[in-house]
Amino acid sequence: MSSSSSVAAPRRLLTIQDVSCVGQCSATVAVPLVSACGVECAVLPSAVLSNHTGGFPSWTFRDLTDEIPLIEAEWRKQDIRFDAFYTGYVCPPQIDPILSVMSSCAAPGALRFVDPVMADNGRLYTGFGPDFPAQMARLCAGADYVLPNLTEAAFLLGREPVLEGYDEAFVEETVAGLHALGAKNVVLTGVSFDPALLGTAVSDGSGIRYDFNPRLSRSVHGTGDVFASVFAGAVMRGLSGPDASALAADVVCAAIEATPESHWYGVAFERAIPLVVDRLR
Ligand code: PXL
Repeated sequence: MSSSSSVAAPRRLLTIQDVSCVGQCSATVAVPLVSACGVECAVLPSAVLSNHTGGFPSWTFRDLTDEIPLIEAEWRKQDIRFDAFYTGYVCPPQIDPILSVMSSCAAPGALRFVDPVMADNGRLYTGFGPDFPAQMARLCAGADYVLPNLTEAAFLLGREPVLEGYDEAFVEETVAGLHALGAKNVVLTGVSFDPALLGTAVSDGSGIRYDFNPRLSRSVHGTGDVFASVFAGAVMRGLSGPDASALAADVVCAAIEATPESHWYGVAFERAIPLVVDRLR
């Protein structure tokens, strides 16, 4: 047996988002799904919560802003670098510390995926004030990929959300606004022109590619995190934006279908892991 291995090291992604200890969202979704893509997943926790804020009656919340520069200094000391960054749910004072980590701990050519987690269904999540979208827009400005839903896109652009009755021209204009913020590629989720179909609009700035799946009758908490994790992992494995988006949407659908009605608090994505592994084999 040879002592040296010819196996290539997996590329390493750092996800920056909360650890909701219970609830199947954010880091507890990103680590297994990015790993299932064949990409190493490190974590910089933005906060630790007993459980997420989207349906549980109460929660504990420890903001970890003060830890970020300490961890960054340690990584710089050891020259620890990342091939990609994927940000999700972060706290309002963390935008500048996160931008600093993304520049000082980047490997050459590192990609930035920004999921501007802050709102859905026309409303900001509990705990975020009306000035947070402008801060989040600063994180989106230097992103290679931004992945907002329609509500987040509207707030990033300082507009009232429009969730139905829109047309392709509206989507094109929204996507153009997100590019104008500084995002290289835009992946807009929750797009629908037909009540039976739900999908994404993916743009690299030169044109939009749409992808639709049958709309499922249930919506489950945490599916945005499943989508973003698989998208980022798949792009790291070499898929194009539209192909990564189509795979991520298929995984979301499989995960929702695998989630029992009784599992009210999050997405039981485990049974969708083989789909990720098979499609990226
Ligand atoms: O899935 C998005 C999310 C992540 N983290 C926390 C949340 C939410 C949505 O409500 O509360 C803590």
